[in-house]
Amino acid sequence: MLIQKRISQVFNEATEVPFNDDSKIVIMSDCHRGDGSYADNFAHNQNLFFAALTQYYHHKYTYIELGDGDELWENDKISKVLEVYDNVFWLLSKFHHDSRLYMIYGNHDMVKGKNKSFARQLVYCEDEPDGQCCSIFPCIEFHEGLVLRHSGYDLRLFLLHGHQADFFNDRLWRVSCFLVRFLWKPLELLGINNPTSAATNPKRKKSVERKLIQWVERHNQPLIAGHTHRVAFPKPGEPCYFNDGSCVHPRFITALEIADGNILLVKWSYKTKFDGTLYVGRDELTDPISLAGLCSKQGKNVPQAI
Ligand SMILES: [Mn+2]
Repeated sequence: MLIQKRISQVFNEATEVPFNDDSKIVIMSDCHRGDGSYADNFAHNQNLFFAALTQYYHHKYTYIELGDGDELWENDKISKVLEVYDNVFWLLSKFHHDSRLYMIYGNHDMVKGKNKSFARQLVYCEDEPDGQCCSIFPCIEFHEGLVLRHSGYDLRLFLLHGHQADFFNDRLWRVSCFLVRFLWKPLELLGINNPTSAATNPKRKKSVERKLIQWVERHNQPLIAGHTHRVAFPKPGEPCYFNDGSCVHPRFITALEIADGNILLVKWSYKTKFDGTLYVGRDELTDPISLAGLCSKQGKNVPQAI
């Protein structure tokens, strides 16, 4: 019950972002950008992510990062991550300067929300003795949740990372952070997975999904989450629970796209041309669902008051 209230609290406090059928939005999460070491699970997908995000930038999408973008449990300083992935941050800053970037924090980058001066650490400094430093994301806000409100019909899409349905990773996040930084990271370097993580423990994954779906059913409110690293896209008649997957799968990254009044799940992976050359390509994993249809699926078109 506590967990259901916790999710409702995020929903009630979430900033609303208006959108319509002309909006183009891409949602990705769980990049876990690290320090480039063997424990950095993003390293092997960095080119896929950069190529996909570049495509979305050129096609005028708004990018919403749905939490755990940076691995700040294993790494105590964002500066290490910035140094390794300066190309990604350069591209993210372009989205931000075009007002096409929204950042939601998860459990592994909770510090973005808890530490009010965190954004001040996101700086680019010239590599000269008296070089100037400038902010990568001036005036950025890190959100715990967002509500995309359709301006044409009565539809709200609730976005949150999803660790709120995971007591150990939410309320006890400082303990989890300590264990990951000083116990699991060294073990991960030896190939041992963290059993308390929802991303690697199937039982925890199921338990988180069950609680999120329960909330969706109770409140008749579509919800988009990450955290479990397992994609979810509702079939007709199923509760409106979506999950964008992750960017740390061994062979691909996944994303939820909203465009032309539809939502769909896609993946980006390396593909081979007939002549053997490699390229980064996009596959649609689901048929698009019309958002207007999603709205009517809610019954009375008006989500229950929370
Ligand atoms: Mn997470």
